Amino acid sequence: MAWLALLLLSQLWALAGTSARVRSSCSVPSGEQPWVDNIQVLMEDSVMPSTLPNPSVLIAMNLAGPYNLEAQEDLTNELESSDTADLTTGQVALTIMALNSSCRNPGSKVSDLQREMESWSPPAPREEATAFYSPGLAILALCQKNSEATLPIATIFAKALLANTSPFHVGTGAVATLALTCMYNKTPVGSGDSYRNLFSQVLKRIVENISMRIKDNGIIGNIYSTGLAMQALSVTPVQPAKKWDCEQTMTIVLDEIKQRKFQNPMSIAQILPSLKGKTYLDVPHMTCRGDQGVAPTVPTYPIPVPTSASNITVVYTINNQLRGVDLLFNVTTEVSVNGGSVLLVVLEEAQRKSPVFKFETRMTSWGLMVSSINNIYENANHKTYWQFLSDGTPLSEGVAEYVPFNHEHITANFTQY
Ligand code: B12
Repeated sequence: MAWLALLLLSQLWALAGTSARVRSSCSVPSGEQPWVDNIQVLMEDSVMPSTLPNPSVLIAMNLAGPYNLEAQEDLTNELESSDTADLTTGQVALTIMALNSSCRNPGSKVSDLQREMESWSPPAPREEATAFYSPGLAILALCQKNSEATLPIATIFAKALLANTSPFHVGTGAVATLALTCMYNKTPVGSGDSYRNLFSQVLKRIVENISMRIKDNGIIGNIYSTGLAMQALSVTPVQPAKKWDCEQTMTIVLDEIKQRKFQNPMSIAQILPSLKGKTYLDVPHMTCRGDQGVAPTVPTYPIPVPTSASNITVVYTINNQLRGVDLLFNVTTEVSVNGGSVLLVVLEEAQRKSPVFKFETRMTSWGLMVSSINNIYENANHKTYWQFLSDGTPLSEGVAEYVPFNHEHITANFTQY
């Protein structure tokens, strides 16, 4: 009798994945499609053997339908041979989804991630919301492989999210929505009702928070969280009180693409699925045929690169007031650089003028991140990092992308997250 009940339960779990999903979406007008093709080609061209293999790029190119099949194959092979011991939890999760999207078996990477998540200690209630970003990716990846085995971890994740009191973070909320929507869809009605209630309660809270971050122009959070937020709002089984205008968000995203806001391969990887009407929940349903990828004749849209012959002056302050770090300082300099230069050039110029402005960087999926200034290093265990601000407002781009204006005051502040 017991085995019959078990059999019935597992059948229900198997069926539950196919439950209907609510989906609101909108699409890119056909006349605007070349802009989307342009950034996709830019993203695919970033795949090179010398660079860090980026699983988000592979997911995006597979969801969109790859143009550069050689890049797709190379990236898939590189990710397949990567060793989970060298990767963080979030990177393993993205690698699993990327291999799935290429119809490859992620093999032991799934059990490695499952094991790691079984010993995961959830963030304390006052810890930064971004602490849920990578665990959210992990639950999403595990849910897509075996939702039943993921249930205990997803329950801990959902309860910890409910208990968290720190300010809401759109990108993290979007990833959590994708993860919990996957769990919700795959938990059978009836036997799994208490879990479904928990997931929908948490989803309701997150989706309301995301919808409160929709600006009048349609941007959700900031322009770089909008892609993931669009995915979240288009799959969630619980709708926000305020209806989301997908078309309006699509229009502003296309405008920003035309303004060259999406040149970084990682920013493209996070916006492209939404532009193609796809989400990370589509990853397990990919069909991999060898005949995809007829490259579009990419029109050369003349996107003007803003350059200026004249120099600009940037005021640059480095500040460390964190207790426990020996050296306290607040030093300001003025540097002159070519108009149109990125912030990195300002940092280099300041370093050239004085050793106090010495800095180091490390390579990440988003490009160069500043890891130290004046010999004070970021430290993941202490949750410290160098934050960049313009006249007191945090920048929404990194130093290799942000272009300062004349007389701007940039501060690098050593702080905690
Ligand atoms: C967590 C997080 C952080 C943490 C990372 C450390 C940690 N251990 O958690 C901290 C707080 C340090 C951080 C810092 C910054 N971040 Co941040 N961050 C994120 C977030 C929410 C998740 C990243 C993550 O864990 N990914 C999952 C793992 C598996 O991928 P990963 O590639 O291994 O992750 C690494 C990189 O993402 C890197 N990283 C994180 N942020 C940034 C930003 C830049 C510019 C670079 C180059 C690298 C980088 O740190 C991660 C851990 O090592 C993303 C959101 C998103 N949509 O991606 C924003 C995000 C990537 N960050 C962003 C920004 C703007 C910054 C800052 C420039 C903010 C500032 N004003 O100073 C700084 C970097 C400054 C510097 N020193 O160079 C933007 C980038 C947009 C863009 N076009 O460049 C994002 C997309 C958020 C947003 N929507 O605005 N960030």
